[in-house]
Amino acid sequence: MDGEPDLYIGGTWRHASDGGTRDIVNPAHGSIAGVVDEATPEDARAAVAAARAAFDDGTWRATPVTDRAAVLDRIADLLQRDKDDLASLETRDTGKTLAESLIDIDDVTSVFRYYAKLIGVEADRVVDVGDPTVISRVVREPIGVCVLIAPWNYPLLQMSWKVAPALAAGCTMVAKPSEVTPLSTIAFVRLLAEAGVPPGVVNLIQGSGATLGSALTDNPDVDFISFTGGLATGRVIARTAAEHVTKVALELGGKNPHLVFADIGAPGDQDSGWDAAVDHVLTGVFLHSGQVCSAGTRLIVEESIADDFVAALAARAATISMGDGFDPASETGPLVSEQHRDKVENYVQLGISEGAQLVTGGARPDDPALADGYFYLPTIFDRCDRSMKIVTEETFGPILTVERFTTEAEAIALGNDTEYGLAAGVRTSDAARGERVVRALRHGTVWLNDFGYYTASAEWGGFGKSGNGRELGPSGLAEYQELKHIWHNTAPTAAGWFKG
Ligand code: TXE
Repeated sequence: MDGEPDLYIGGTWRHASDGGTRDIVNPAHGSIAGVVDEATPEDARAAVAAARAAFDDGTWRATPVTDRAAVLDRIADLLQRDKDDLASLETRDTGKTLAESLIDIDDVTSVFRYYAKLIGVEADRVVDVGDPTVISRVVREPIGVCVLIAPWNYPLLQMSWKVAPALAAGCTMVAKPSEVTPLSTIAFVRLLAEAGVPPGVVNLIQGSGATLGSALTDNPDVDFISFTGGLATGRVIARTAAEHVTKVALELGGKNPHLVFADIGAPGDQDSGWDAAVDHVLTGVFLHSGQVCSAGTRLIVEESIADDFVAALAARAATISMGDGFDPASETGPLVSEQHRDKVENYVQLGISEGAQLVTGGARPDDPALADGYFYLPTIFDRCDRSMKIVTEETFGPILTVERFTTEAEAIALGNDTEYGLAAGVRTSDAARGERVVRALRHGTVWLNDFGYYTASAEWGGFGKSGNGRELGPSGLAEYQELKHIWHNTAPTAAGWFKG
C-alpha cells in the first residue's frame, strides 16, 4: 500500500505486472484511505500457479500436524500483537466502529486458535473389514489449491474463516479480498511469513472480481473455491467452476427473519423480556448499518403487540448515533461505498412505491459533519408483506421491514418464506414453543432469545440460496480435506477370480 508492493506471489511481494493501482476510499469521509496495486488476470494466474507449485512440492502438507498447529498459534499471537493496527485499518476501510473492529480481530484470533487445536486432535478412522490381515483406514488429506474470495463487510474475519482451516488442513491458497476493502488482509498476509508459513503456501492478489474472476475460478489448477459474497456472483462462480468440476463452497447472505411472540411480556413489567427483545431486534438489524449477512432485517411480530413494539423500536432507532468509526461516540458508521448507498436508497424508494409504511429514517442524516461520508439513517417500514421486494431481497443496509402474524403456524410459515436461509431469531418466554419454532425454521443458525452470536467451534452457513457448505467448526475444516480410504493387505494371496 502507498508505494509498497501489495501482491504476494510465490513468497515475493510484487507490484501489478502492468503497474495498475486502485484508490481505496474511507467511506466515513469519501477520502482516499490508501492506494493499492491492482492485479491483472496474468498476476492472478501466476498466483494460482505459485499455489499449485507449492502444493505439488508437498512441503506444507508434509509438515507434521503439531508444527502446522504451532504456526497457526503463532499467527494468533501476531494478530494480538498487531491488534490495534489491524483494527484501525479495518475501520478506515469499512467505516465500522473501532470497537467493532477490535472485536473482529479477537474473533479472527479465535479462529486460528480453534483450528490449531482441532487439527491436533483429528484422528483417522479405522474400519474393520472382517479380515484380520487387512488394515483398513480412512485418512484426511488436504484438498489442494484453494481460491479464497472474501467480501467487504467483515474483510479480515471472513478471510480468516477460510485461511485458518485451509492452512490447518495443509492446503495452499490464493486469497482475494474485496477490492473495496483490501487493507487489513494485506497487513495480515505480511504476518504469515513471520509466523513461519512457507513461500507459495499463501498468495495474495487484489483487484476487481469481474476482471480477475475467471483467472481464479475458470482454472484447472484450482481444487476448491470458497466464496463469500452476493447471490449473483455466487451463481457465476458455481457455473464457471462446474466446467472443471471444482468443488465450491458459497456463503451468499440472507434475508433473515426475527420472530417476536406476544408472550415476551410488556414494557415496564418486572423481568419482562420486552426490553431485551426490542434491544436485540434493534441491534440485529442496525449493527454495522445493516451490512451483515445475518442481519435480522425482517421483524415478524405478533399482531397484539405489534404497534407498541414498532413504536419502541422506532424511538430507539432515532437515537442511534452515527459517525466516524474512530469517534468513540459513534454507535454505527457509514455504508461501505457511494455505490452501495445508492443501492440502499433505491430500495427505500422501492419500499415506498410498493406501499410499505415508512415509520422512521428513509433519508441521509442532516448533520453537515456527515455530509461527505456515505451515511444512511436507520429505517423502519411497517405494514409490509411478501409481495414486496423490500421484504424478499437482501438490501444489505439499515432497513427493517415489519410483518405481523396471529398464530404460531403463521409465524413459522412467514419465517420460512424466503429463498435464503442463513439465520433467524425467535423471542418467546415459552420454552416449549421456542423449541418447536427453532426446529421448524429452515435456516443455518437460529437464535432463541438472543441474536447475532457465533463461535469458531460451531458451523456457519445457509440453507436454500444462502449457499452451500459450512465454515467454522469441524465441518469448516472438512471442506478443505479429501477423504482417502487405504486398504492394506498385510498377507496378500491371489484374488482367484479368473481361473486361467
Ligand atoms: O458482492 P460481490 P458486492 C451481498 C449484498 C451486496 C451484494 C453485492 O447484498 O449488496 O452482495 O455486493 C468478488 N468471480 N453481499 O457486489 O460481487 C469481489 O471482488 C470471482 C453479501 O460487493 O459478491 C469480492 O471479493 N470473484 C455478503 C467478492 O466477490 C468475484 C457480503 C464479493 O463481491 C466476481 C457482501 C467474479 N465474477 C455482499 N465478481 C455476505 N454473504 O456476507 C466479484 N467477485
